Amino acid sequence: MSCIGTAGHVDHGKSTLVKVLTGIDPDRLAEEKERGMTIDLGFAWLTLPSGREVSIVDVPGHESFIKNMLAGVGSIDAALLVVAADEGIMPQTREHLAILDLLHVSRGVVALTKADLVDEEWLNLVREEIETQLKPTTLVGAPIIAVSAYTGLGLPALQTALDSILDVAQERQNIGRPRLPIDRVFTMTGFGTVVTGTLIDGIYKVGQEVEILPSGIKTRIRSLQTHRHQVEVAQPGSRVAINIANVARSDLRRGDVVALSGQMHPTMLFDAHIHLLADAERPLVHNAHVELYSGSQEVPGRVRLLNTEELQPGQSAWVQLRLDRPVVVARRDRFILRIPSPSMTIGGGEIVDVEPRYHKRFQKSIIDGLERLSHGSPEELVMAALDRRYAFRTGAKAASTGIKPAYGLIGYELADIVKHCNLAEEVTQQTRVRGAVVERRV
Ligand SMILES: Nc1nc2c(ncn2[C@@H]2O[C@H](COP(=O)(O)OP(=O)(O)OP(=O)(O)O)[C@@H](O)[C@H]2O)c(=O)[nH]1
Ligand SMILES: [Mg+2]
Repeated sequence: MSCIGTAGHVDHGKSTLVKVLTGIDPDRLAEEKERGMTIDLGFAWLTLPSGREVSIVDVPGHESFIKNMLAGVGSIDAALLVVAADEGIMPQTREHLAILDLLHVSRGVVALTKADLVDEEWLNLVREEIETQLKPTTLVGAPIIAVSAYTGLGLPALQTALDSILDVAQERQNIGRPRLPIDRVFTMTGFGTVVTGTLIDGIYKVGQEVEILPSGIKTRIRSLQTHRHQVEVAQPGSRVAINIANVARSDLRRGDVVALSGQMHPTMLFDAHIHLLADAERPLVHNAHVELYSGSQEVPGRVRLLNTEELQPGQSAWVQLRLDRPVVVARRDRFILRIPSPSMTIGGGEIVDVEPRYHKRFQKSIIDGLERLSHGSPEELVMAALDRRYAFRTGAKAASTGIKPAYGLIGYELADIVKHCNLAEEVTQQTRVRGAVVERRV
C-alpha cells in the first residue's frame, strides 16, 4: 500500500482538497476547525480509479507547525504538493519542497488549487513558476494539475495523475524488519492504548511480541487496523493503528518506534552523508547544534564534520551525528536537519552506519570506509562493516553484542553478521559474499 503526503504553504487548500477527494475531513482538532488552519497531522484514505487504495497524510502549512509536518512526511511514498493559483510559490512551498527533495521523495503531483479564482493566462504563469522551482529537485517534471475544490475542476485528472505516479513506484518492501514510527497515541474506551503510524520495512501480525523504542517497553499486538478495518496482518507502507497490551498512554509519545523485540537498537551516534541547502544562510561549522528529524522522531544533537572545516551552502560532507537522546534509525534512512534559532531547515542526508566508532576527523581511511559503506558492492559492505567494528568488538562490547571478534566469525551465518552490522537487506540476498567473508576471516 502507498502513502501520499500533502505539502505546501499555509491556506493553499491542502485540507480542503483532501476532504473533497476522500470525504474525510483531515482537520480533527476543535482548535483546527475554529481557526480554519491545520495544526497537527490529519489522516484520510481513498480508492483511486485503478482500484488502488492509498493513504493520505495531511500536513500543516504554517511555519510554526513545521515539526508536525516533518513527523508526517518521514515515511511517505509520494507527495501531493499544493500551490494556490492566486498566490503561487510562497515561503513554505519552498521549504516543504526542499524537505521532500532532501528526503528523496521523487514521485509527486502538483495540485494548482483555487483555479476558480484566476484566469487561464495567470494559471499558465504560475505553472511556469512551479516548473522552474521543481527543476533542481527530485520532483522535476511532476505533473501540474489545475484544480478547484469548489467547482470540482480537475479532480478526476488529479486522481488519474496520482494513479500514474504510483504505477511506476516500487511497492514498499518487506525486509523482515518491521518498524512503526509512532505519530499518534490515544486511548480508546474498551480497548486501551492505541498507537498509529506508517508501517515500513515489514509486516505486523496480531499477537506478535513487540517493543517500544527507545524506552524498551515490551508489549504485544492485541489488534491491528488499517483505514478503520480490523486486519490480521498489516502490510508495509500502510497506515496502521496498533492496539497494544498493558502500556499506559503516558509511557508513549510521538517519535517512539514499535519494533520486533531485539531487532533494532537505539543509538546516540551515527555516520551520515549530509547536504547543506544552497540557500542556507550561513556555513555549517564543526560541532554545530542541530535538530534531527527522522521518521517521526525529533532529537537535538551536534554535527561533527569529518572531512571539512566548515560546510558551505550547497555542499555535502561526511559527518558523525552525536545526539542528546537515543534515536531508532537504520542504514539508508534519510533525515532532515534544522537549526533552532533562527528556526529553519538547513539540510539533510542519509545514514550509512548506525553503530560506528567515535571517529577522529580528517582520517582518509575513515572517509574511504564511509564511501565503501555508502556505495560499495555487497561484499565490500560486509568487509567494511567488519573492519570498522573489529577493534570495537574485541573490546568490552564483544560480550554484550554477542558477535565475537574476527576469528570467531567462522561458522557465523552471514545473516547474523549483516544484522549485527545493520546492513541492508540487499546484502543478505547476495549469498555469494558468504564465501568471501569466511575465506578472508579464517
Ligand atoms: N476559491 C477557492 N477557495 C478554496 C479552494 N480550496 C480551498 N479554499 C479555501 O482556502 C482556505 C484554506 O483552505 P485549507 O484547505 O484550510 O488550506 P490548507 O492548505 O489546509 O491550510 P493549512 O493546513 O493551515 O496549511 C479555506 O478558506 C478554503 O475554503 C478552492 O479550490 N477555491
Ligand atoms: Mg490544512
